Amino acid sequence: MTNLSQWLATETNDDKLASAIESMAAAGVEIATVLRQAPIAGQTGLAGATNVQGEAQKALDLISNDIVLKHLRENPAISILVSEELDEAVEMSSQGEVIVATDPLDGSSNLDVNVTVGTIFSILPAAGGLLQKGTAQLAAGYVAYGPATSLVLRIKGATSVFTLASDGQWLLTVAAALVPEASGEFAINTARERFWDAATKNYVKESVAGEAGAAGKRYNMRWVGSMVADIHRILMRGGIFLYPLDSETASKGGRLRLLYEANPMAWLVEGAGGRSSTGQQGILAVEPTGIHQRVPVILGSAEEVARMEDWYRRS
Ligand code: P6P
Repeated sequence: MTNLSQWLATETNDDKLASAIESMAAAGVEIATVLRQAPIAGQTGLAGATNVQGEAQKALDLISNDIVLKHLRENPAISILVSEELDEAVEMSSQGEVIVATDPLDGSSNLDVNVTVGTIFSILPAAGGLLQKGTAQLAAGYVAYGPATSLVLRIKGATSVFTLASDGQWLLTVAAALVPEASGEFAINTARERFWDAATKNYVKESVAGEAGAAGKRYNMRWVGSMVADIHRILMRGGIFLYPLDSETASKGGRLRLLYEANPMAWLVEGAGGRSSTGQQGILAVEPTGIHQRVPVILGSAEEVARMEDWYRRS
């Protein structure tokens, strides 16, 4: 089976980019090991601090962030690190040529109940500075810490999936993920219905109306509450992930972060034939205004993203 280094050799001739990906993959291996032992090591619960978003940080959020910092500091190709867990961008190597933006442990509220969480990362050219549109990404990926430990990666071509082997190698298990254009599955936190805008209410109402409704088919609903878990399901079998702007998140621009959640996930989903949208435009076209900026996120099967965008146009 093809391993990560062999895949990188065929996907890019940019050694700095390849080494940045290898560093994030190595951090993922170490984080996976920590997570599996955390309840025994007593590394659970809150860290007693909050991040720039005002969210209580888990001990494992900070431990994962430190692991990423350690691996990236050792790599002269990395010029700057942006992390959800750090208020400011961190200068790394003065010879660095790429910027890494990461959520070191997304979905950490699920850790205490042993649900899949992940490390999400986006890699950008240092020359473009911190605030570049998602279209400028050189690569993006995530590590999903689930029943298997998966590394999902895309440079410019296909979105590929690697599985962590017992010897510590990442082995290619899906060469080109493909998000089916049509799907009968949507992912949204329905407890937020009272905050939804008209487009979201109409999209969900039309979906739950089933065969008799305008969508003309039966839908199922899934919501893990861990973006990596929900997006991985969509990459593997289709569906649509919805965290649209609502009346409670509007003042902040949305719930999820552009640089290290929405952009990398949009890169991966679009690389697999899916689509991304804020409701108004493609996620990758959003001009960033800050490193922790939030945006509305609609991601997944092309037909479902189009139907959601139709509701925005109509309302
Ligand atoms: P809610 C996890 O905290 C996260 O950032 C994403 O991983 C996840 O999709 C979302 O928030 C869950 O949000 O409102 O359902 O708790």
